[in-house]
Amino acid sequence: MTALARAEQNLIVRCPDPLNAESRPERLVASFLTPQEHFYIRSHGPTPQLSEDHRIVIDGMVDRPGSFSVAELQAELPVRTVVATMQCAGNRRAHLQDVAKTSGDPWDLGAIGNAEWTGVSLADVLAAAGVSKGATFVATTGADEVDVDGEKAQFGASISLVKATSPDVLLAWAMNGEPLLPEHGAPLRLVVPGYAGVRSPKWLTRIEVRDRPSDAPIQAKDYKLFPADVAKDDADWNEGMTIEEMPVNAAICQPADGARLDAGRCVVKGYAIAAGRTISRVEISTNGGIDWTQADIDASSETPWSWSQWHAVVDLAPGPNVLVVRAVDGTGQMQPERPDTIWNFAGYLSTAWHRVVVAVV
Ligand SMILES: Nc1nc2c(c(=O)[nH]1)N[C@H]1C(S)=C(S)[C@@H](COP(=O)(O)O)O[C@H]1N2
Ligand SMILES: [Mo]
Repeated sequence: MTALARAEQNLIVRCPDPLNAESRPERLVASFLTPQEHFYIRSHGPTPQLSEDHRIVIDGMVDRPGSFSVAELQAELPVRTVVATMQCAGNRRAHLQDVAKTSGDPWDLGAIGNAEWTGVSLADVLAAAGVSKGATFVATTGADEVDVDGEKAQFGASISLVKATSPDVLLAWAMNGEPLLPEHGAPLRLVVPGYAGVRSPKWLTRIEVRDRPSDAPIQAKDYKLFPADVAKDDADWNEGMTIEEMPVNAAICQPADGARLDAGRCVVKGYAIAAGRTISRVEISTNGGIDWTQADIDASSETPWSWSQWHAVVDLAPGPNVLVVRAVDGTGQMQPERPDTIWNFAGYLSTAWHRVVVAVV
């Protein structure tokens, strides 16, 4: 089965080529770990087909440059498993597009998923290669060629050496105990827990240790946050904030926006996530944000990297009901109330209180 056929069967396809597809909302709350075929796909170019003996180069500011295959990694380094949420910086972009047009695909709330990743620590691979003095960044490259504003280049991103050497940053070959599907980066991808998905290249070809961030257009000219008064054409990319850690967010996955429901008892379900921080509280309103009750947090992570799933039982009166969720993280930070206060031309970090309108009869 092709990646597109799998996506058409299991996901909501936003763009067939390059393949971009998001999870169905009800699927996101059906299990704590999102099955691989139901996990969103965000690709900037065609899906490369790499063989099992594909080799990944490690070079730059290292004492022992070289290359390795996945089999060699598996044989030589301790295997590590981390449960972590992957989330696109553009998740919930559609809710910013309700304010004003932005660039990018109109993701609803499903450009997110939670998985158990298996691989080796990037830290161990870096230690084996010997990081040279003065190195500060680790750049990684994917096998896919992508187009950023007419400029064609390999997909590439970078993270600081400090993040790269934290043990939960993985070179992963499996998701939920299964080998990675081609669309999720087989045979090997980076997984940077807590950071926007873009910092986790799929189909790894190269790891380069540097003293500055990656020059790849994806890192240098994309995935940056600008204030509302900057338009795409005026953007000075050196001025934008590089999106790394994701802010606190939450969404209602059930009931669906626009659902018709019977009056009375209704179970509201969804996710809440704060990169590297706990979720301390999730609140639900059934009257557009005037009165609030606390949701029960059902499944939380043992690691700080994965989402929490929550539910609330509410009583719905006949008429239109505006259900709202808002979450508070372990630092006491709450999501912003309104999307217009955080609008940006690329539609990133859409974290306003999530509203769902249901018709109750
Ligand atoms: N090589 C490569 N890696 C990539 C991308 C890509 O287009 N090419 N997309 C990135 C983005 S923006 C996201 S959100 C995640 C999505 O990972 P997934 O498709 O496995 O869900 O992969 C990242 N890694
Ligand atoms: Mo993304």
